[in-house]
Amino acid sequence: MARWRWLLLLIGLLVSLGAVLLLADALLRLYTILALLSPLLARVVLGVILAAGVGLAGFSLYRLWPFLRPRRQRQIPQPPRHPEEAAAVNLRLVQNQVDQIQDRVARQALQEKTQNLRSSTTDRALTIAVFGVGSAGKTALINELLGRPVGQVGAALGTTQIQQTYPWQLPNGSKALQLIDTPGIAETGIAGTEREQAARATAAEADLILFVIDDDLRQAEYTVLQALISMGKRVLLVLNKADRYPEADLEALLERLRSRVSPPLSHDDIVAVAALPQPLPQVGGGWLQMQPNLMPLRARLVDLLRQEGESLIADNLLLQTQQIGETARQIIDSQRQAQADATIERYQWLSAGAIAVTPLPGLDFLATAAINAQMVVELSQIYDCEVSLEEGKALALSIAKTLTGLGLVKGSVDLLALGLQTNLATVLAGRALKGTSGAYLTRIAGKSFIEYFRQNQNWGDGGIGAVVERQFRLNKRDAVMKAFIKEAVTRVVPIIQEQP
Ligand SMILES: Nc1nc2c(ncn2[C@@H]2O[C@H](COP(=O)(O)OP(=O)(O)OP(=O)(O)O)[C@@H](O)[C@H]2O)c(=O)[nH]1
Ligand SMILES: [Mg+2]
Repeated sequence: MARWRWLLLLIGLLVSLGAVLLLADALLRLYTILALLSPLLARVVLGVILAAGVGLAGFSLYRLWPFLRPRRQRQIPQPPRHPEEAAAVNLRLVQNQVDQIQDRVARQALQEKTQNLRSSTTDRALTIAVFGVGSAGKTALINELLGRPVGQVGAALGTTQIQQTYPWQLPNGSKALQLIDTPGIAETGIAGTEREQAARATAAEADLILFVIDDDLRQAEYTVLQALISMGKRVLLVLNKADRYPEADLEALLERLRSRVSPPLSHDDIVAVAALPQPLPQVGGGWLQMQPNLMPLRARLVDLLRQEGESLIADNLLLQTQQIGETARQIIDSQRQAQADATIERYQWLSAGAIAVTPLPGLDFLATAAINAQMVVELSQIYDCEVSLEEGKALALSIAKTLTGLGLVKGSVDLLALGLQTNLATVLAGRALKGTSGAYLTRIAGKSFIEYFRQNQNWGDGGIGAVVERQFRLNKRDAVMKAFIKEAVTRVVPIIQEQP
């Protein structure tokens, strides 16, 4: 129980104790006076007063109980201490989330991913995805790093069609590494798009990405690079084909790249290499063949693995766990939204029925308060919150008051009257208006409660009024209104036609 509740309870108890003492004193005096007249009368009066007191105390406790009873605490994730530990804690929480997913296919896909993450440990080989547009020289770079031609190199885009993984180790490096050659991104055609998706998925799972380019960053490259960085991926930007640039131009290009991407990348994370230099024609005739040069990349990798080698895998495990958690959260959210919409749909027509047959003149929105209270309870269960029927009643009442206070009841009735008149004969439209309005207001209330429960039982900065007004605005949009009135005609008209 929250501290303020204990304090409130204590003050309440002290005040009640004082009141009970005063009352007992007064009763004793009354009893003494009455006993002088008739002892029997004194006993009867005392008995009645005591019975009324006990009844009153019991009733007060019953009304106050919903506000005093202890509530189920939501689990607050522990702040991560070490990425590896945080990943394990997160993985357990994520597993719970994934289990709540009702869609079997989505659930199984995420369960498989969490299973893979669970069996993945930090002493496994560190994965390095070599990634970038077609023909940037990714395969040539891998061949040169490995010191043997493992993949086909070609001037045409799409030379590498299927990703390949090669075990690797830096000289003197103790860490086992895996180089993954991926197909190029930003290629045209359906096959190209599919290959890009596969390459992106590989990059998203890798511990480190070598993002290979062969010129200034094109817009397509820049967008993908930013997306990977903002996902939290560790990236080195590798400018290949350095042999094509005179030294001054290469420096200028590197500077431009650094000014574009650092931060978030550090100055050292952008390196220039020549994986497979092409022969250059000489002024006096003949050709100059330069040697491959991967020194800047090798040196940076050695440094990076020394400084971050331990945490790269753990960070990546944490990142991937968070991503699965985020995906699961989104799926659960839309699953809940669908359930909540179906619930609102059911209750709005129940309200319509209740209001349509009430003999009271005008629209008594409060007539549906009991129905709406039950709706609030059901919605709270969908969002894993705990709301009793009493609290549901209070919430339904406060939203009814807000709707009336903001003039939205009248606004809705006017809008619906207009809509019904275009669909029904005037007399019938008039008779259907009450039930339709009841349904519509229940709908606005329900949609507002979805916001309230999604925000963890909070109306947000603008309070209940802002939420209700927003929902009113969203639901009065032409298409929504037309669909609602169409449905209302088929639901409400039969009810009023059954009435005498
Ligand atoms: N001048 C120069 N050309 C290079 C260099 N590295 C690769 N190339 C050329 O760039 C072209 C593409 O090389 P690949 O290694 O096949 O490129 P890729 O990025 O793997 O291409 P995809 O597999 O199609 O995505 C080939 O013609 C290579 O000869 C380099 O350092 N300098
Ligand atoms: Mg290739």
